[in-house]
Amino acid sequence: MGASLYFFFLMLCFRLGHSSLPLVINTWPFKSATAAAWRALQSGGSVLDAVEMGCARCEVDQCDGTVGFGGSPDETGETTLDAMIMNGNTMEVGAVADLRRIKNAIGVARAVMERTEHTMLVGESASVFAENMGFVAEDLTTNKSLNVFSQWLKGNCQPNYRKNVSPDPSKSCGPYGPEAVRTQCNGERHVNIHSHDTIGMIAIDGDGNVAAGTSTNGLTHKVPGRVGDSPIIGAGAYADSSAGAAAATGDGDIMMRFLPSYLAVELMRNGADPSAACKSAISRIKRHYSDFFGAIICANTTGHYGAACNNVPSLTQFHFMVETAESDAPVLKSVACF
Ligand code: SD4
Repeated sequence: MGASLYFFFLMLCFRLGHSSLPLVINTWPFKSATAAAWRALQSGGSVLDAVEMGCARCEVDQCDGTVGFGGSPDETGETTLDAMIMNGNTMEVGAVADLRRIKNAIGVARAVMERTEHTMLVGESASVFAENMGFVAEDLTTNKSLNVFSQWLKGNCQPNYRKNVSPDPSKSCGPYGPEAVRTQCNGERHVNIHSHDTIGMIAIDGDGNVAAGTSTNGLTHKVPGRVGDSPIIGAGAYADSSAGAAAATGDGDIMMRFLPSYLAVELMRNGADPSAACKSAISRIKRHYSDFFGAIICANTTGHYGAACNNVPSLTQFHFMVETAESDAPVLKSVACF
């Protein structure tokens, strides 16, 4: 009897995987971000502080060139930022999209949450708000982003995200106008691991308080004004301290149509373990877009976590970071895409 009970608990532990609180988990191998978030928690900060500090670290480090200033220049060569932060206790959210001239997008998102009754501010007005709140306005362009932009111009603005316009966007730069006869789009998107790496982060403290957030400069050569999934609630991230949190990364134009982070949190609320919830969220998108580029991380309030990604040639394994009291250092994890 004793032995079978022991075996039962062993199987239970094996099935549920390891769990520990507090927990910080974030997309991609952005180790400095994990460490910054963990430090915030350890020094008595809230889960919101942890998510803000973690994402802000990546904004300073320009993680992979796809977070923060100087990355993903749009069709005019400008870098613009999307970010959001969500409090899983109060369900408050602050988000900014198409933010210009301000480096600390996650900080501005938090200011939207804490210094307005709104949820999201966009574009030029978001930048003015940020300046009024004391954020420094500066040029987000760097030599690197200028170089990417000028190479793209030299190459006839290829690739780009236009369709059904004239002149033919697969051959020429703009300005574009509507095309009288709609042509068939070849459906091929230009998103791959080189153009896409948002930081999405979840922090859960020892009392089960949950927060999540994102920060990104979006997508290289995007049409000015384009907003990705990262600042969209339930798409880029979602947090609810009664269930857990999730954060997504990848081709935001596709992913935001399915609110994968919201879906994953709802599945966890209904008892799915985080890996299964992540997988279901990816499967839902796959049904319609079998070759989309994307991944998601999920964690529940008991500190179990998981991740899933769609298997495409440019993404066969997805890397993410985890830190708990047991590891006491950021640990690189990976999951095979399916
Ligand atoms: C977007 N999802 O703007 C974001 C960018 C990203 O990895 O890289 N995600 O579409």
